[in-house]
Amino acid sequence: MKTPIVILLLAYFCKGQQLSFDSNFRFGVATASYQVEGAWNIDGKGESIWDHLTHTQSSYIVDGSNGDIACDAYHKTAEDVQRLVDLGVDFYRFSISWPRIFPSGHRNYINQAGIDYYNGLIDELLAHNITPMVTMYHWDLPQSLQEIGGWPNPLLVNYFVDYADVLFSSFGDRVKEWITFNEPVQVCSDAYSTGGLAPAYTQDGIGGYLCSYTLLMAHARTYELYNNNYRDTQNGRVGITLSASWGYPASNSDEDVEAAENFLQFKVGWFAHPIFSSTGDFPTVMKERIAQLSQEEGFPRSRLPSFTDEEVALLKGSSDFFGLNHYTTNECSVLPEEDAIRPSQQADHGALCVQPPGTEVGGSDWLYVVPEGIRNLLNWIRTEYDNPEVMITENGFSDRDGDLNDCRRINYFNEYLQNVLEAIEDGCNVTTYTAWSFMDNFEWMKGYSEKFGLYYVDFNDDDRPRTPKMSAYVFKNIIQTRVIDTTYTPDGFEVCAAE
Ligand code: GBH
Repeated sequence: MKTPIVILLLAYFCKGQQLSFDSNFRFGVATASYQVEGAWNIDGKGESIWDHLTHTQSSYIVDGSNGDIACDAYHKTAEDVQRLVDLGVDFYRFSISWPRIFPSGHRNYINQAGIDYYNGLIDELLAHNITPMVTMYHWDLPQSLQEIGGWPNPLLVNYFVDYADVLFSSFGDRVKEWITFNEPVQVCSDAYSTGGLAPAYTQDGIGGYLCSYTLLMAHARTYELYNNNYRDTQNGRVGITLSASWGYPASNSDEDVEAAENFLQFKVGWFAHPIFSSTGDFPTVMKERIAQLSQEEGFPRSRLPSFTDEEVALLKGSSDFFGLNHYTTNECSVLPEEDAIRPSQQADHGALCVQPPGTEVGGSDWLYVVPEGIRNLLNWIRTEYDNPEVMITENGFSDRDGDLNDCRRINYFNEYLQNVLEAIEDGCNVTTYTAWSFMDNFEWMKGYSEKFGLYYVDFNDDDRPRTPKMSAYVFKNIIQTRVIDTTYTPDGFEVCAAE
């Protein structure tokens, strides 16, 4: 009687070791317009905040570079789509440059050459059976709209909806997967509170919160527009992509546990709670803490704007999927009072989150390799928001050398994907995985110094040749076989040393 049980357990255990991706699980790769397109002033494109920042204040970019040419993807549609075919991806996630469609930032004039460019890309993808997944806003705001305040100005709700309307009507017959915004936390905090992204403003504790009101309403009004005018005929899906690191407490103390939870609520819940929770609105802890600290600081009202009941209702449920960008994990403890800058978003959440001890760091100083972090985060999303469909819209690893034998990146993908499989076993509804990035590109303030690509790009060559790294073949093998084989070595590459 004992043996069969042992065998059963063994069989179960072995199955656990060999989890595989369902045949309908989808794989893709991602880029963003400013990071790859180049052609910054070609065919009538208007100026974006990234054109403006890199041209007028290049010292913000570590290597003084810009995206004027970048990967020159604007001129390489056919060959790049062939590379996507070679990879075997199901979809390609790319973004549309708002100033390429509306050079003035407004709907008064639509740039036909911009429409033509994206039509060409979409049609080429579809001709090769690759699904286009389109991000409407991946950080390249028309400079004209920045000059009237950018995202902290609530008028941008209407301007964004004007833009989204033209995208739906121009491309929605063929594009069925839309992401309104990439990473609202970065769009708002980094751009308007801490200055880490264009336009690099530093109104900490104020600018980012004003931006979040505008961005959330622009998202919700766009979702409403699709429901009212397009969903019946176009039958697509509209969602949003949030960035989320995992954060866990440094100790079992109540303070550290609370700090880690606050970190998640202020970084993920900030945009997830209004859209994906059953109650809606910003997380209660955010509303309470910011109101309290604002009062202590002498502000006449909370620095966090509030929604009307009608706005709360419009936001609730306004996404057909939870788009998730995940890279890293932090260890959190309570922020010592004396270290808190007031006002600031960090003081508001009260958490000090740092590199988990003993972890490997990628080519970006914030990228700590903690593979189980993605599993923990996916389970947190599952319980917090009633198990929404999660599409992982970015996950990836940077280095600085661009080595074609990129074993550290391969190891990262293998281990993170294994944890995605385990999260699915846990019951998380993850349907989609996207590697960041298709190719090395302009890494914002880090210029070309940090490389995330499956393809190496030679930025010193006018022709911007692309060469597949070992990770491109490993990713292709995972897509084909649906399993993670840590011993797989593609032809022509050296075996990666064991960990
Ligand atoms: C994504 O952002 C972007 O969508 C993509 O465009 C970008 O190329 C890619 O990832 C790689 O960076 O305060 O120093 O701890 C990633 C967003 C950026 C969020 C770094 C966490 C930590 C900054 N992440 N950030 S730090």
